[in-house]
Amino acid sequence: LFSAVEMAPRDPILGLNEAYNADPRPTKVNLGVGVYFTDEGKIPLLRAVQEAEKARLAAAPPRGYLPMEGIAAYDQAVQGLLFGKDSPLLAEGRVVTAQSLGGTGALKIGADFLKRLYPDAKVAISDPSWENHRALFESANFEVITYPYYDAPTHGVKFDAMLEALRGYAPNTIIVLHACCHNPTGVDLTVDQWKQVAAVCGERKLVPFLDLAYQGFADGIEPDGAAVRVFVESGQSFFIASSFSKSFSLYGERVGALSIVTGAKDESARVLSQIKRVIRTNYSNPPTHGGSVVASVLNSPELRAMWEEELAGMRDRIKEMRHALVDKLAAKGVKQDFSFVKAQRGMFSYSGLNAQQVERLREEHGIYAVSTGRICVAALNTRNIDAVVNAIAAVL
Ligand code: PLP
Ligand code: TYF
Repeated sequence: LFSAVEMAPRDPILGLNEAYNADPRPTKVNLGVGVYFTDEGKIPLLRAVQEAEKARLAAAPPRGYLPMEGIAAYDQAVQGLLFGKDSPLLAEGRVVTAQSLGGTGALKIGADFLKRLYPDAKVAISDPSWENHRALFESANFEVITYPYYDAPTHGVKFDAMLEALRGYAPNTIIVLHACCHNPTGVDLTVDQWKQVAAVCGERKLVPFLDLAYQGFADGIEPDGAAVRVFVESGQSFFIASSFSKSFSLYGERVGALSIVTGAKDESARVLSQIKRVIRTNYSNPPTHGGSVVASVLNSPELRAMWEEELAGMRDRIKEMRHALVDKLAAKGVKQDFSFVKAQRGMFSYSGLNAQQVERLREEHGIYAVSTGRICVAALNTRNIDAVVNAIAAVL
């Protein structure tokens, strides 16, 4: 039956995890996958989550099927985080939100819906982007192209080239945009640049698809939603895939959402009916646990404050590690300037290390990074940072 089945290519990032797990060296460090670890090197279970889980366990709710679009209180809480709970868009019924299996699931539901709506459209992702963006939209049968984004020499954005590319696209081209904490580079657009991007999307009738997987990891919940508000102000329809995997440290519970801003309430009803069709034919309806925990936290003033404090703790620790990395490399006498790492945002840094240097880090020092030079700063801690600094200095 399966003699013709070929081996599928490995995910370059998740594949690294397997190699790391198989490495017997006790001093190994995994800077590959994008996961936040505490200073003790553990994935945290947030206190706010534990409180909500305790209450849920005590209440022992039945586990019936959820509606296809998920828990209503969850969807509303997501809308509040993205748009602000007093947003006129919500009062006007212009936002459709469906609970999804993480941010990945939101992208996939959106992709399947868009394929039916605009079967001939292309999808443009940033160069570079999260590897799964290409794979996911290609598996929804789209042709995926790239727009210029990262400028290695300046560690910045090739903004003029990016805008020019967007201006050249056919109407209905789907533009996937990292709303904050760009993965893999850590380099984001400024609010002024977002305004220019939104204007071009509006003029050229492009379909903006914002991927917001790291809200709260750059400057905070509100500032990290700036791109969303710029698109709202531009008056156009757009998509948002959002995720609580990172911000709630709930990677394995698969909690995310697809939100779509429509032109009017009656459009919302029709769009929602199509989104429900996509969900029904994929997995019927989402699971209960993660969504209800997140909804309880976001809808309780106490737990919400606790969560925001814990999120700030994660964000601040990452920034401390950025500073420590740069300062320790300089103290070690490394001549190359790494100060740009301090300005990068979110979990990742495009370190500028090349594939050979990354390979030497792994083989000689047991330090795992992505071959593009992306390192997960959120995996550095006060115990492993000296080993990492020494190893980087050695391979440079
Ligand atoms: N989008 C980007 C840019 C990501 O880095 C990730 C990370 O995993 C996701 C989406 C998917 O998140 P989730 O784990 O919630 O599916
Ligand atoms: O980029 C990362 O490391 C995270 C985790 O197929 C991830 O976004 C990586 C690859 C993948 C799914 C999640």
